[in-house]
Formats: sequence, C-alpha cells, structure tokens
Amino acid sequence: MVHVTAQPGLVFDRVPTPVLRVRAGRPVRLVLENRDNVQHDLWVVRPDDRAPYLEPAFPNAKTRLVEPGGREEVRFTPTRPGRYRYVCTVPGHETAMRGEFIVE
Ligand SMILES: [Cu+2]
Repeated sequence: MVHVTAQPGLVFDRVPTPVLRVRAGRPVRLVLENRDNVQHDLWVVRPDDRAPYLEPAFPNAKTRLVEPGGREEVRFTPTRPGRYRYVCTVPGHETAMRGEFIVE
C-alpha cells in the first residue's frame, strides 16, 4: 500500500518533492489521507503534463476530492515503467503539492 498525507501548508508528507516507487504490472493500493483543513486530491500524471491539462497516467490513478480529515483509497495498475509525477489538481496547489512517481 502507498500512503500519502496532505498536510497543512500545501505539501504532501511534509517534504518538498516526495518520491513514490512502485512496480510495473503490479496493482497499487493508494491511500490519500487529508490532514489539512481544505480539500485535496491526488492524481498520477505524465511527467510533462501541467494543469489545467492533466489526465491520469493510468486508468483510475486518481482520487476524488478528499474532504478535510477524510481519506480515500484507489486501486490501479501502472502498466509502463517510467518517471511520472503525482499532483494535487485543486487550482493553485500543483506547484507546491507534487511528487515523483517512479514505476520500475
Ligand atoms: Cu491540494
């Protein structure tokens, strides 16, 4: 399971650019826990995609908007190895809320 928290101050997991590593072809259980007091989400996107032109890099590789104090779990299978990114797609959040998503 991959567990990510959204923290106050528009950061994921209290580090500037966190890195998640998963295996190609293996199902991923991803949990986003929102410890902030505004809504956030998490999408895995292709490396060069930027808001507002974002789409999930793999089917279902995105959460819905998670309310403050809430959590959501999604399952998806990253099919192709590569370096992807994950971001919060709430307008204005992407520049701060982002990380690397590496599929090995
Ligand atoms: Cu956000």
